[in-house]
Amino acid sequence: MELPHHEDVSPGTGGLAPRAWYAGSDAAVLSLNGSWRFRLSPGAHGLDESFAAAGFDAAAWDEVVVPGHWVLQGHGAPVYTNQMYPFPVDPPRVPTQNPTGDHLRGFDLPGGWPADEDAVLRFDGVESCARVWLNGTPLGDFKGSRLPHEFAVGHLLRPEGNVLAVRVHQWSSGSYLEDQDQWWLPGIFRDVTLLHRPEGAARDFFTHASYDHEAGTGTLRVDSDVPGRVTVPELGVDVATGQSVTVPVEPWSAERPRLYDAELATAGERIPLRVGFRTVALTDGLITVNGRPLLFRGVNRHEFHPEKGRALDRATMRADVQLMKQNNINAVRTSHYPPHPAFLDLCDELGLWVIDECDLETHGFTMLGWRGNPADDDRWTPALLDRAARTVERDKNHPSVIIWSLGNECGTGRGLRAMAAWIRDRDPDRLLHYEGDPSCQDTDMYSRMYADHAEVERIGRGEDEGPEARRRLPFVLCEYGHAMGNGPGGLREYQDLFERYERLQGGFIWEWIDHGLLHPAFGYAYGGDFGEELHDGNFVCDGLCFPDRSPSPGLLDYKQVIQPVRFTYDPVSGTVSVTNLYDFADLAELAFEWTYLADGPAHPVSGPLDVPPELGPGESVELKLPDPPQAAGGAEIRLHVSAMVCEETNWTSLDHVVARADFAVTPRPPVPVATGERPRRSGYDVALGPGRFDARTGELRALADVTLTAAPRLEVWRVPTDNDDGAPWQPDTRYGPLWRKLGLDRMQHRLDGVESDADGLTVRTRVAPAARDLALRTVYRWTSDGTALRLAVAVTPEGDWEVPLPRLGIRLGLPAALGYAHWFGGGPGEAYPDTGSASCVSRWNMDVGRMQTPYVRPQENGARADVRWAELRDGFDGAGVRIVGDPEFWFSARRWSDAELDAAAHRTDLKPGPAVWVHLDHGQRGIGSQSCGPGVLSQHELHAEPAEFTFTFAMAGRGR
Ligand code: IPT
Repeated sequence: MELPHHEDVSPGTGGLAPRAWYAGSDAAVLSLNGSWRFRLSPGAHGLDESFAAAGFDAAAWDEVVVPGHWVLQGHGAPVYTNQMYPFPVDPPRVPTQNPTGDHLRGFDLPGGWPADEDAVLRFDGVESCARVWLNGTPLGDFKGSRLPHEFAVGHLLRPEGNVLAVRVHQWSSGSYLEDQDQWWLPGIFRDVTLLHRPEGAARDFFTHASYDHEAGTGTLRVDSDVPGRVTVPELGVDVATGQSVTVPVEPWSAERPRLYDAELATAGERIPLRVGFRTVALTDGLITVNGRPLLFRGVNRHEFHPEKGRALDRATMRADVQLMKQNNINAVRTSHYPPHPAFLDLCDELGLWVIDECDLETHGFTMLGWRGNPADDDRWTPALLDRAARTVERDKNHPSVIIWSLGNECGTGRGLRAMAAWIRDRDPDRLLHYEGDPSCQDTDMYSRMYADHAEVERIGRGEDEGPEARRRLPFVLCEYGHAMGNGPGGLREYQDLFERYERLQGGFIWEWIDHGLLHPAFGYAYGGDFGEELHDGNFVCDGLCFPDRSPSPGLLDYKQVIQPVRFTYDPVSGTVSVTNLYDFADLAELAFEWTYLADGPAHPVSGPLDVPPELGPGESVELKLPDPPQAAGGAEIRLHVSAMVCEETNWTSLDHVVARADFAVTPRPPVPVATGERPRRSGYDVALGPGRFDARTGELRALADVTLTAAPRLEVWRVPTDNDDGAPWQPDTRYGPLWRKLGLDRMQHRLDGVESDADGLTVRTRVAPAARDLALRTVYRWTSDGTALRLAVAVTPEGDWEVPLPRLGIRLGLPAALGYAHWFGGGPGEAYPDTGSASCVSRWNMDVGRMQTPYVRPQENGARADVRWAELRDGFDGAGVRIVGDPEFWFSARRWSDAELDAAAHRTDLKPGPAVWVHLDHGQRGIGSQSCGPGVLSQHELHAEPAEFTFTFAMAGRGR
């Protein structure tokens, strides 16, 4: 049976060979972006092609914006699956129900366009298969959604009244090669451009610009199929194409992205070039650039915009690169397809190392034991080679691209090997990456995803098993730190390993941004919200940024963990040591500052820290600080040190903080113990200092004039995070489901006695879930000095606690009016035992509403670490309640209960209620990364063990 073009495995027909992508030459261009006529058909069968003929009247059709996805413009709906193909796996066939979008656009040539000469029509990205006609003449068809495709059209152009017709099928044989974990979003989602190709213009060119770090020279050679001259005015270079020239230069690196403006001039065209000199190599088992090993502090970046899907505008691309730079990220893996080419221009300009990945993933075949995998089937090899060529040819002139990646999650096979061989031959000057083949026979690095810390350490030590050839390779984690929901945890510990073992050259967090689609009812939608038959829920929201690109706590944590300057402080000698962790740069672009703070930022004492600007990579300096101020009245003194950019850059403004640290100079002063007051009973009430208790239950009812909406009581439950829940394929030790099964969310509090004595009130309880013989014996001991009320909690586990606890602490309810928080402790954002590097001890205040971290799927969030005291007040300076912890505690507050938080599927489900719910936790379990990676490290577990902790309650804001 002969298959229609969209089901045929061929990559396409009628198009031009791939070539370099560039913008800004003096040849004429015409953008065909904008409003196009559009008609959607439910299937591909039986459609005639009359719409492409001259004179077709599309006046009754709808319109869509190109670039764009029709499913985000009111036609059909997006579908989200991770690995699963959302159609039966029967390659290369696709379903009869195959949404097909016909697009039409008329255009006139601008004045002066030489209509009789050559021109090409370029599509930068169409998902997933297109057939194209110009003025009624079929040009051909193509697949390869995130790759450019060009047709020669000069002979068909007219000065006026041109009609371009494009038929796009959502599903094609190409869909089998595009099973990336993301929304399926059909449409013409990148630019459509008409490019004049003047007589005597180069069809393609290849810039080779290497750097000899010993000689300090760069060698430039531009190969071009049409001869011409290459000039670099700043270097005095003027050579013929194909000829090498060696001159002293400054090298390009992601840290110092030095570009030289150049020009390639042929008889027909002048093409501006930006040349960056750098040499990528595998040297003694390490990935080096310009002779130095790299440490990737990377992210995986999908192209995503919450309203436009993968149709990204230039401003959004620039925002991504700037935001990455501002957060100390130095590398991007373009998961899992080449990005819009303009993104790579920005990486060249602002400085990021790029692993450029081919548009290839056949992950869904894993569910069939890889049976029928196109990556191992010769019939598909031409399609794979076409994708490799379109990637490499398009992007070969970018200094930022240092590694080619064959694709993602394609198993192993002959097609992949053929791709690798082709790429090596075409571009021997870059390295090759592919994660899916454990033999590493075709790659220059041993790459893995989600390996746990212990294994990464073994690999770092060279103690890994596996083929000998692989053991000689450098190691990268092409994905780690799965940033789904709250988390990822354990980044600091990974970074410590990367910095300790030379072979470990860093990694790439999964992933940059949550793919939540803006939705009128849900806020941000995820899988299932469009009624998909099969979907993978909120697994598509696993980024360091929220869908609107605001940073999640995970990004702030990562920024801190990977900061390029390390500070340590020795309070005995009063010295700070500063280490340069850049791979290339000195510290000349940074200004340093120290600040002493007494009980917060009220009266800071600060000054410059004289770090030598020439301090090179890996070098350290010790600097003596001025003596700290005297701690008046037992104040706690902290030292903050920071490194800021001292000149405005193309990625940030002045004073942007690149690196910082927070140290204790003096210990926290002891907390006074409030005792001495005698409980007074009257009827069913017991009064103790400001506290009013129910004599029968021992429950605290009021603090002075503040009536509690819920009495303080032990709480061990937290609403499971995505990482608590873990992924289905993870081992059984996924505690979210286990906690629920055990009933930690429905603990019963049995009262065993309320005892009043001369200096306090003791309430004995046993806290346990139904159907189990596990419990936490909990004794609440209340005392007062007349003004403050002190609660000492003693917890003793009973039974065989096989699971760690989510949290251990007290929760209480306050009136809704007390919705403004002040605290002295970690902030401003949330922190958990293995996520909170960005948390800085100081005085913070904010509305309780702002203390919530708006995870797209609501879950436990918002804890503040190391809190000495917290206040909840009626407005910024209103009256309220003050809580002092001994020892420091985890503080969270919200306007909904944990049960409401648990029930919510989207942000929009959370509605402020009549109380402020407060958690004062003695312990929190770490977060880990089990939504796709390893769980919580043992040192961040919270085991059920005997524990004692105290909170002292007092009234805040009454003239004090
Ligand atoms: C890995 C994929 O490479 C990536 O695309 C994404 O799906 C990520 O996981 C999870 O969000 S594959 C996984 C099965 C390890």
